Amino acid sequence: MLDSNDSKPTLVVEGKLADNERLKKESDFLRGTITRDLGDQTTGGFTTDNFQLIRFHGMYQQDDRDIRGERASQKLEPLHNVMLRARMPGGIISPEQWLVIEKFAEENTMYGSVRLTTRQTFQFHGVLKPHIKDMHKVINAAGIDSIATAGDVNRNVLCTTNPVESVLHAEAYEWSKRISEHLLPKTRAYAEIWLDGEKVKTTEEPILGETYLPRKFKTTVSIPPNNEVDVHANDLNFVAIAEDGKLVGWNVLVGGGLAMTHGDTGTYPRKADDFGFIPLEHTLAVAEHVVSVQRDWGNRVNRKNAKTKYTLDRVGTEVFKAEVERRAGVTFAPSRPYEFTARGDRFGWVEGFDGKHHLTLYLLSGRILDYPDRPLKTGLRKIAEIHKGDFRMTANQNLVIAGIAPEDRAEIEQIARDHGLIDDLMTPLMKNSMACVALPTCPLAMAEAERFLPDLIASVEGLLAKHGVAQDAIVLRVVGCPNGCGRAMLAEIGLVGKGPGKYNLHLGGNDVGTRVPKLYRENISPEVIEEELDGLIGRWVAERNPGECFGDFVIRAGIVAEVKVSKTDFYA
Ligand code: SRM
Ligand code: SF4
Repeated sequence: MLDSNDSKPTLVVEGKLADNERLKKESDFLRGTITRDLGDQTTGGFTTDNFQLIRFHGMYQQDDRDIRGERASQKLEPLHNVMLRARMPGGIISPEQWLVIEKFAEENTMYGSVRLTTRQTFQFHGVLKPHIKDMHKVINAAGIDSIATAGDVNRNVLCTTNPVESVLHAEAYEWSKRISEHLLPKTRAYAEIWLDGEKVKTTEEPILGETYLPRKFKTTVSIPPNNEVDVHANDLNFVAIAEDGKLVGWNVLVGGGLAMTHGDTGTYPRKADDFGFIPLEHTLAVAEHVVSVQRDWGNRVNRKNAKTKYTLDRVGTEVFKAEVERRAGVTFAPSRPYEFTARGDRFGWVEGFDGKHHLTLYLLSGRILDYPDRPLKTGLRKIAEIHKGDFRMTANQNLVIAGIAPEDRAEIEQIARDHGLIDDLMTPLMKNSMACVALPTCPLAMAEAERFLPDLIASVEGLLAKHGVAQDAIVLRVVGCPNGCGRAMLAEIGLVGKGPGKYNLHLGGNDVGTRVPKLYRENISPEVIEEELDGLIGRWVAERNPGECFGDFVIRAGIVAEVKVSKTDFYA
């Protein structure tokens, strides 16, 4: 946006600040009156400001939407509970930690599940108020916290799982932890409230500022050629550049994000822009000042336009980048060449160059439970009891049992098989499909996603078989609303919940996550989705060029236009 008078970009949006700005400012650095609410047993919930503030401590207040109506008819308040999201940069967890979280989920949550997320961590759903403080004590005693996994802060930092290229991975993983620590809030509110830590007055937040960021902020560290983390969903990305097998620096990409709001064309999914290359020694300064520029220039008036992607489109990418360079004392060099050629997980066994073995398990929507025919949770517990390596959560909601000595491989495989953790019949489509949580726990869901995914996969698998390409893969993702938590806005086929049983169908992302798909059909039922995809997959099979992925085909065939610049193309 340019000022009409002097053609300079508007750096700070003036106007009445969003209410979240008030509550952050008045919160005494994220303390609010959470402790008082915690002691109030007359309600299972938290009052207005605290409802928002607990997010900065990694929790969301929820209630089960399946039973909401029934409770209302009995004049009961909704069954308030919290969902906890852990902080786990790079997604690595030890078997001992696994046993602790699995036990807590089993004994103290309404659903008993551990849910792996699209950002390499786990969530507990359904923790009732009397268990909340214990939960923090238990996970912290195991070396896990949930600081800043939600709220207007830098969230869990992702890092390509990649156990095969382990030398590069080890370094990249260390950086993901350092970046996460560097950008964490410095207030001791978390320790005081949840761990009965010593009360120490907070006087400043040197990086985030006293009103924290205008909106959530997301960061990745990735190792090409794998784009498992989906860099274009993130505000800040460090893409590893290696020379002779040694990490020398990063290409930095800024301003990705996938959310939009139905009916509001001022919101859109957007890819990240390329800022250029930096050597390793500037990593933390660049991270800090991409954050500080967004802190100062991000829109604090309208939360729908508050993320870094909109700041870049308003002030201009070059202006934003120049300010980061000025503040960090760094000049971005031209980006070094790299290519993303994949983003799926490598299921089954792979051998790393250190001679260790790694087993990647497909876990439908990351939901770890004991199902009647597949006791997944018990299987993982048994593996954790004997495993000497670690567990790595992928950004595709799956799990790698990593660092297995050759002599332990057979035993771990047997346990995995006995508990339904290995499925030899898994199709390429399954491996490339993903859904967000949605109903019943997500308050924002407009349609089913996780619970719809099995039927959706079966439907599309049927179509692929019908057209004779059952072993071909298409990246298929479904989300229950346009916030896009299952990253449908980087899929070849992306379904976005519009209402109960209704979805918008987007087409034209690609198989490596470097293109946003465009709206093709609006507000359609699963039956119509199947009809539409039947025709489209039929055409793809008949007309595609050798190796052409579905998303590339629908653009070349003129079925949808390519989204090149979201701000202008996405709704055109
Ligand atoms: Fe998300 C909000 C679940 C990854 C964009 N997301 C939510 C909430 C907390 C609903 C709420 O605000 O009350 C959902 C809780 C559901 C539940 O019951 O668990 C929720 N988001 C998830 C998870 C668990 C989906 C999953 O199936 O794995 C993912 C947790 C990630 C993590 O561990 O931190 C998750 N969310 C994402 C992603 C994908 C990513 O980051 O790679 C996105 C799109 C990328 C982006 O941010 O642009 C995403 N979630 C959102 C948004 C829209 C943000 C925006 O820019 O407007 C919201 C709503 C909001 O913030 O207002 C949201
Ligand atoms: Fe909930 Fe929407 Fe995110 Fe799905 S995409 S988890 S429905 S906020």
